[in-house]
Amino acid sequence: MPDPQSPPVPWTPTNFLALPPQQSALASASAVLIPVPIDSTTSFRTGARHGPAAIIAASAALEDYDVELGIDVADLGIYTAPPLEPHVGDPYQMVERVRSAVTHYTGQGSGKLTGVIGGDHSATIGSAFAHMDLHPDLCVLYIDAHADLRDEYQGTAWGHGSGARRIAERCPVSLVGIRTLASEEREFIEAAGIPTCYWPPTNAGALHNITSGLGSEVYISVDLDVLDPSEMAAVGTPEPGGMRWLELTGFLRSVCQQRRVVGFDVCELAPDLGLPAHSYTAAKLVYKLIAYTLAAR
Ligand SMILES: [Mn+2]
Repeated sequence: MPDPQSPPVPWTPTNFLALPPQQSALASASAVLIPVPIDSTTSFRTGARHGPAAIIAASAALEDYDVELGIDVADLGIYTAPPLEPHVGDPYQMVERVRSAVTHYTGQGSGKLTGVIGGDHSATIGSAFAHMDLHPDLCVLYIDAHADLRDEYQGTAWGHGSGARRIAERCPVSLVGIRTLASEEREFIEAAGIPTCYWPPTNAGALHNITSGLGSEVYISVDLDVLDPSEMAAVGTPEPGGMRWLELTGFLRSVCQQRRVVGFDVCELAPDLGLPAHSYTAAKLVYKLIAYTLAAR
């Protein structure tokens, strides 16, 4: 018999937000997070495979109460899945593996918000495909310094340089934050008519135009390099002149209020390339996406 006088053992949970069982059980959770620790298709500086663990570790320091929305995010219930095992033999096999993992949590029509924590930005492909299977009218909001529209890059069509291209072949894609492009990508944007908000925006209504052009069901993918390197340096390909934190979160909040967001990912944190503050920023972005999406439902 446990001694009723003895205090409970203070275990620290190792899930997102360090939640106790009643707030992190799959059955009652309204959000599911899937860590995808891959970076085998990263081209410049590697380390995004360590992103999911760093985000989960940093999330333990976040307050459960969100001042902006006035809600307790922990009360929403967040289940953290075990990390997905990488398939390093073939990038397409990894796409299929992510698709299966996401479908595992969305497939029964559970209505749980499912988010992927990357990992390099190729993690988005399988995640977006899984949501397309469930939502035929899905559109993808792709937020990134880079367009990721190459038909093939470094010998694969399924790597981080081709994610938006593979998705655009199957459903509408809108790009936000773009500030570096290959000429092949510029031509594709114009030929395919991809709605694009470059950064800085070319006119005051550019972000609003992106939101109003989205369909009713939206998948949001955030490559953390969309943020300015002064606020997010822990990425493989930092690009100067990016979005500020408040610009990004203000935009995400407005999209979540105006459309039904069914899934998301936050990719490309390479914690060893930046400061601990950058892992905390990445964790807070995951937290904000959950809060904005579920507060609007
Ligand atoms: Mn990028």
